[in-house]
Amino acid sequence: MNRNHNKPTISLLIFVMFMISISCTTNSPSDLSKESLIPKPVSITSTGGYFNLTDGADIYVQGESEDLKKIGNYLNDKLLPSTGFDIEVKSTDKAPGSGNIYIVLSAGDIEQGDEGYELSITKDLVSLTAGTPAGLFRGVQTIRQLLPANIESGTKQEGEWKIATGTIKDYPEFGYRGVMLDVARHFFGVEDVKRFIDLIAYYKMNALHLHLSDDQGWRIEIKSWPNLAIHGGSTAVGGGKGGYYTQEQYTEIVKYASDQFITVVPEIDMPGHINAALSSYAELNCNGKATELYTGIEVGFSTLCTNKEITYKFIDDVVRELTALTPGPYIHIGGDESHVTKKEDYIPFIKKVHDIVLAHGKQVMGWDEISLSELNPNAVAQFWANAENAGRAVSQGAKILMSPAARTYIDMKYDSTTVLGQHWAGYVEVDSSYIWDPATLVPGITKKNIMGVEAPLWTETITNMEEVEYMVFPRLPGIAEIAWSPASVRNWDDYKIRLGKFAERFKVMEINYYPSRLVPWVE
Ligand code: IFG
Repeated sequence: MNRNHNKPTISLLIFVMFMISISCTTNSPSDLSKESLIPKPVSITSTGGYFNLTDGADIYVQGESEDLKKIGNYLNDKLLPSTGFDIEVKSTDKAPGSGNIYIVLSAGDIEQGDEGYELSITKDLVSLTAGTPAGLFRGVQTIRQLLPANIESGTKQEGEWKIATGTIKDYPEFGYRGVMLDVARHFFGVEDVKRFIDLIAYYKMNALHLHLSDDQGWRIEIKSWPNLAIHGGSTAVGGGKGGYYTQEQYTEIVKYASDQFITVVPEIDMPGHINAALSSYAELNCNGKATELYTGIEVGFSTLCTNKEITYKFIDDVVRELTALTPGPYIHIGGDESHVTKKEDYIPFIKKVHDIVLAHGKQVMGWDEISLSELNPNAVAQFWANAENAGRAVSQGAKILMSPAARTYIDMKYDSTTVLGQHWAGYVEVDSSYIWDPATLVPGITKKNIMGVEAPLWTETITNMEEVEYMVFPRLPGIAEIAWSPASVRNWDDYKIRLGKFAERFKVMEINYYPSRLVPWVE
């Protein structure tokens, strides 16, 4: 039989029709490993299909645990505004039927640690499993990022809500993944701090360091020293309106953070960076005279009177009240830039403050200069500029929190054209804040010495949330990835593509981000 080899065979036609049919289901996600997630998970296996979230879906949590219901309700609160679906959070003792989300508390592999999770997605079911509620909460952020960007909208959006199928196994590289907000130079109210918490939780951050006092402002009510907040909190850099958190408001912030498995680390900077306190109480000054309020941006000109007994009563009262309001393990005592405190006074001062904090049952965190003094092994030295200080802390068995200014100080200008920010540590473009490895950056500091990574936002030049967001985004997601993802899966060429696809999420979340020309943004 003379077969005409030019005629397409029937099977080829069927194949072509099949390929057209699947491509006609528009942009159904079908390769989980190609999804843009930040931080990048430890491992992703794609199975090539998709789960379709519909109005008939419910969120099932295994058992009656209130913790799990809270996480189910948190997820539901994120899905409801944009989908308009009437999703219920229900308890169950077995896997639900198809079309649902299933949240299970169940110990996983030891490597998962306290925040690891496993996300298994089939066309019928989204199952999130973790050994702790915190791990489940981190996994919920991944679910959010796997849904279309419009899921983050506050208003009902048309469209399908599909999630690519496969399995994600994930857990953090470092246990402390933080951001610092300086509320002393400029004050940011409770609602601003809550938004800040929402934004950092999306990148699996788990610590919020609040820089509560400095030369320009004292921002936390201390009932035994009321003038600290009333007078010391009355202004800010530039002389504008200051502000402070009442203890109730600080407690509200702590709870809001805790509900997102974020620990608040309060900082009272001393013996330097203390003019707000010195202007509030004459007796804290060596000459017995209160200083004027300060609204400039100089540093290193103030000090507590280290040889007065009342100084340590003051510190003990402050630490006592702050400890009672702070469930987290750390009190940050600052210790930086004490340029007018004699070294022979600074060293015993830090030891005394260190012992006061321990006496109140908390652990000490401080800028790397505190390693000049004697530290206990649970103390944490926050490396910001001086490798010698960090090395000294390591030699005392203390842990290092990595905040290298030239990489993580997100008050640094992006480049010479950036209006906001400073540049004493150099310009920090998006690539500079991503292309580094905490475990190898500083000779003498290795992974085993490092408890985590933190990005400080100093606010000498930052006055409102728009400006906060411009400096924080898009550098924070990259720093979050450095803190969460293993160095082996991190590289700039891959990351910048994933980051570029977050433009639509930034837009939907109304984040005023800096559109760095180094990133291929996809709106
Ligand atoms: N260094 C000071 C901060 C702030 C910062 C601005 C530390 C530990 C410069 N101390 O960084 O108070 O002024 O970039």
